[in-house]
Amino acid sequence: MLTLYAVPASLYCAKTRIVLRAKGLSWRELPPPGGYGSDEYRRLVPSGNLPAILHDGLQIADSEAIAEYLDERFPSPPLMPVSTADRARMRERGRFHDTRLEPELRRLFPHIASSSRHAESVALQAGAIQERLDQLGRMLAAAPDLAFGLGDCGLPVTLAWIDALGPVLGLRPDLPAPVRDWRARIEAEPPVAAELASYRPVLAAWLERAAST
Ligand SMILES: N[C@@H](CCC(=O)N[C@@H](CS)C(=O)NCC(=O)O)C(=O)O
Repeated sequence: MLTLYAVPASLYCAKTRIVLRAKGLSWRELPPPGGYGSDEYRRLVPSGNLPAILHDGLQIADSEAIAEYLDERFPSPPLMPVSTADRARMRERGRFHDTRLEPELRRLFPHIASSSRHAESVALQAGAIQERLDQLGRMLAAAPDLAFGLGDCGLPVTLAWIDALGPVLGLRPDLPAPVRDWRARIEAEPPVAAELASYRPVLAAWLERAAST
């Protein structure tokens, strides 16, 4: 049985659950031993990052490394396209999420608590997120026909965060048409739909608690 070390509201843990669901795998989910950020967990996973998996004695952290491992270890159904060019585009999409869009969202986290919110910084960050969404739109428009794959697993979770943060921080992002079209298609994929259905309420409850501090 595969073990996933995760916490329920973590964005990258939700991304990993989408991959696990897409592969039709069963897993047991455990909180990090010793707690989030603990020395005990760092002894197991040197970076201390979530998610991490334990499978067949192999311990791996980082959602993208996990996703690629699962795709190679469990080849059916494949989550990478066949052609070299499409595989590169799929990786580009996933890396764009992990290194460009999501880090801009994360810069809003210190402002979720009403006690530490800074309206001017939130407005600046909203602009940075919009710029990334516009870039994503151009990237998706260049490869509109890629079937659902590894590069699509993080983006729906970050978009769910952007939706949920909207009312809390007054964000009004304008999703470019290619992002809206891609989103409608990808959110209808059963692994994405199933994860979002269970993740959105968890995220909403977490945000409500965090915003009230
Ligand atoms: N690039 C990493 C990012 C994972 C990440 O940032 N995880 C957060 C939880 S959502 C975390 O572990 N933060 C605590 C830390 O980095 O020590 C991945 O894709 O797994």
